[in-house]
Amino acid sequence: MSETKSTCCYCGVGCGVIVEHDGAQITGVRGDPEHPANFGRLCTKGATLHLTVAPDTRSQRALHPELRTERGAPRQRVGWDAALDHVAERFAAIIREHGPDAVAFYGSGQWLTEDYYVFNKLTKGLIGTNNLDTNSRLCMSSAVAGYKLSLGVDAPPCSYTDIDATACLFIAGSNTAFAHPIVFRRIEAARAANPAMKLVVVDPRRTDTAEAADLFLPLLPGTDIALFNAMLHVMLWEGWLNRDYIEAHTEGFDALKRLVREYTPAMAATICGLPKRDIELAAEWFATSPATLSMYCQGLNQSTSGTHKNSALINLHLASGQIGRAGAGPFSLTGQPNAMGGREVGALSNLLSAHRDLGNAEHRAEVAALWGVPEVPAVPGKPAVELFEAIGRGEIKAVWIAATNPAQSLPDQAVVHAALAAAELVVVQDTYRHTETAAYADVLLPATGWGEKDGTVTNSERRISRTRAAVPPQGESRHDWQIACDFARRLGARLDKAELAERMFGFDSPEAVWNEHRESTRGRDLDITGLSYAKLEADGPQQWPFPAGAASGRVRLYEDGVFPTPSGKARFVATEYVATAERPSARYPLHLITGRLRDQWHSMTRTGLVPRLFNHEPEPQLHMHAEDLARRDLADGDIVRVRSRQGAAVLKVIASDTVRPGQCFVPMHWGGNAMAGRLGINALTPSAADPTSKQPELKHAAVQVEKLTDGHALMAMRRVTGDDPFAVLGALRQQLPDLPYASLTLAGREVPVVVLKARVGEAEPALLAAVDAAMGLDDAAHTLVYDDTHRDIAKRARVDQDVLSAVRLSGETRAAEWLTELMVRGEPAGPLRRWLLAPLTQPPAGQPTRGKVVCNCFDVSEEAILAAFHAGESLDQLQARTKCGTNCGSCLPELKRLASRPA
Ligand SMILES: Nc1nc2c(c(=O)[nH]1)N[C@H]1C(S)=C(S)[C@@H](COP(=O)(O)OP(=O)(O)OC[C@H]3O[C@@H](n4cnc5c(=O)[nH]c(N)nc54)[C@H](O)[C@@H]3O)O[C@H]1N2
Ligand SMILES: Nc1nc2c(c(=O)[nH]1)N[C@H]1C(S)=C(S)[C@@H](COP(=O)(O)OP(=O)(O)OC[C@H]3O[C@@H](n4cnc5c(=O)[nH]c(N)nc54)[C@H](O)[C@@H]3O)O[C@H]1N2
Ligand code: SF4
Ligand SMILES: [Mo]
Repeated sequence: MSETKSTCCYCGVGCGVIVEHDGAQITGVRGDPEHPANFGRLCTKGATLHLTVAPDTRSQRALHPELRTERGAPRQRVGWDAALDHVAERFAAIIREHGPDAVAFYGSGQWLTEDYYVFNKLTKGLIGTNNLDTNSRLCMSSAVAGYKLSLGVDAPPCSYTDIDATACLFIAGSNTAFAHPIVFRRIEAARAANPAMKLVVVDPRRTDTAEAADLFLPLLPGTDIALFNAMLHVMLWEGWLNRDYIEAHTEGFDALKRLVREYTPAMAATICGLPKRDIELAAEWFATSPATLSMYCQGLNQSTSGTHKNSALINLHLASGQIGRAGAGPFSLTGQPNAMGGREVGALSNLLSAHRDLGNAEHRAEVAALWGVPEVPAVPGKPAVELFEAIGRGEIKAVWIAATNPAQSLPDQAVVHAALAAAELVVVQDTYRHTETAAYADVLLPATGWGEKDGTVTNSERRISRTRAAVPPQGESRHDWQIACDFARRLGARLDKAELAERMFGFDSPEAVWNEHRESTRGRDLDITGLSYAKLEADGPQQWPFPAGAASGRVRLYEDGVFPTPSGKARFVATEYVATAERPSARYPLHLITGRLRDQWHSMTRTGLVPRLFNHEPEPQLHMHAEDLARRDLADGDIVRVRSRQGAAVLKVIASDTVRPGQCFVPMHWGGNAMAGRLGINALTPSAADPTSKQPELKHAAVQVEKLTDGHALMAMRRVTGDDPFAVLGALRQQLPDLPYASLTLAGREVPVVVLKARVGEAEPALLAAVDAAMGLDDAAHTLVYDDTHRDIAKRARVDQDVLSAVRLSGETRAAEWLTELMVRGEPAGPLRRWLLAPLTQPPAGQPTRGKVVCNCFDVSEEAILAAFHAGESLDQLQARTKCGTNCGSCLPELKRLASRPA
């Protein structure tokens, strides 16, 4: 057995992991006690990473290149030469005929810095177009634009250690407890060490993060700027400003002052739907605390006013002098593991290497010189949403998509799917074969994944860590940077740039790529010329800037009050509150909010392989206030059709007190692989974007909700032992697109249980036969059968060695819940056998259902926790007995919430 140090490939906290393996297979993962981001801790997702690469998931991997030369035909397995020659031929032909802007690349914050660097150089340097954008456009581009506008460059000035030093933590539009759990563990620790520390949370939803707050501001969605401006108004009025700081280190205050005069707390209270007193208190704590740190994420970024939401918050820091000191500053939390690396490399359609700008001729010349090309193009390329619209219009003819799943994650999915169907050539480079986007691939290129890749990533606090390969690439998969280099040489040869391409893409290791990237940073604000792979090896992860000769990286920026703007001063940005177009109307009366679940990652290509990660939230669900359910005559658990101006999605509705009346919430994770209708939940979201950052408003949609009455109920499950559970999922997935409603998920822990819930049309014998075949219910000798043709009810069950192994109920599904429980537990069916096909909501022998699993490490359910509290057990006693919450701690906020719930 060996161990390899690497980083977690999920969120921007950037935790260090120790990968346990035998050189061929990864067998375990634990937190790296020496890594300065996490000091040994991991959350539920990080702690289950090894399960995403377990042998039984191999069938999901893209293992060899696949190609189809004719639309609609199935792809065939081919060699790398055939695949890349084909793509190079097509790209060259399109570029020759239509120019370089007729091709585009769409990449990812999940690339390593080295991957980004090569793709950026390929697009902007060799091909000569700026049509390279990434999913960071959906994620961090408002943060980038906000930092640049206010502070001069795109650099988060803070560090995680500021959490320990702060006296007031102001969290806005971030569900840190779910989305950056290890940061939240650090917040919990800091509060325990300093009980006087204040926590303010600004979020329309009562999240677990909000639940922990001293002051929770449940503002109406999209109204942050009104709140921040009113806080500034109060600071002005009360004399809480830091006049000396404003005078010495900022510019533009007078214009802002004039603007916020109007934003009285009373006015903001109305706009934001908040008590006036709470706005004043937030302003007081923010301005007068010895050190105020803000943390923010998609609640600010994913908005048509995302850039100004960022700047309006930074205004507060500048006005109160809460920046450039320990425990103070505006700290944008990065979403993806290496969105930061992409920003450093300049891998967006409007950026250039090392924080340079495309619009700046000097910057372009510097980069052209470094790359050894005559020039880099000046005209910005298309940002993500516009890029796909241009594909749909036929302006962009070939698109290369890598390490992102746009057919699930972009807004307005109908447009995205139409574009992918219309494109002349779609190349998809992914670790997995079954993504919603891969379904459109003419060429599928297998990429190595976590555990196989070597390179670097940068986390939220500007810290560069090494990612290391523990095991060799699976199948014929190759590293992203390698694929780009190989393709670049083939393309160069076809564009009469063979020699240039050889010179530009002769890299033989990620280190060689990184060294060139390092050179691009020389003399820039993010200078890392003092770092090397060897230094990262010897001294561990390091923060930038780290110029040659420096003894260490910079923990905190702007401590001297000098900002990287022409005047050296930070800029106040006068930010006017503008309401989102996605406000509820008579036709679309509810405000839909989207966001993340604790245990799932984006489109679930990896977390969706691990049954236990479904246990916290098992299926696509719309969270809605009980009053809104009642008003619509809906019951908890009903199936509803949600409609927005863009499209519709059908899913289960549940009552939730985390949203206010008039609002509802849907997790972002569910795509066409898990739901009916192909488009997933982003069928609902609008493509409207922030005018500066071009980040789309993925957080908000005005919707109507109505009960779905079509079809009749179907539910089918299989406890998969022996066979490949993903083959079962794959077979069932074929049935999803045309159903009125469907949810296809996993359940269970050690043994996966495939769960299909659906509505089907009246008589669909072919569909039922396909479901039965996938579930192993087509073998009459081993199947219990109940048919009532008169009432259109048909049921099947299979028991193997006294364990319920498959069941299908159609027409009547009352027993769905307890049957799922029985199957997940894998306990002997015993006397329950004769009730399996009965129309019973509860099993006759009273076996209680467990509800959702709160602690995934020790498999402790909500029912068990509530029962313990009900019986008078304290949280400490419960933890001593069940160990819940004592490992990764991801469930701690929820445990505390349940403990404080009135009995
Ligand atoms: N478990 C998990 N963790 C993740 C990810 C994941 O997929 N799963 N993804 C990673 C990535 S890429 C990202 S970008 C981050 C995202 O991390 P976060 O931004 O923290 O997560 P979200 O749940 O998308 O949104 C945060 C909160 O914004 C709130 N919100 C919505 N509208 C508004 C508004 O108008 N104003 C304010 N103030 N708040 C609003 C939502 O209610 C939500 O609670 O998470 C990262 N971490
Ligand atoms: N409604 C709504 N929509 C949202 C959001 C929201 O809050 N609400 N959030 C947005 C945000 S912030 C983000 S970041 C996006 C995320 O959206 P996506 O980027 O589309 O999500 P992922 O599922 O992470 O896609 C990553 C893909 O890369 C593959 N992959 C993993 N590792 C590698 C690798 O090393 N190489 C290659 N080539 N492939 C790899 C995975 O299998 C997967 O298919 O979603 C956005 N969409
Ligand atoms: S907080 Fe969780 S998902 Fe994020 S890097 Fe750490 S272990 Fe990975
Ligand atoms: Mo993100």
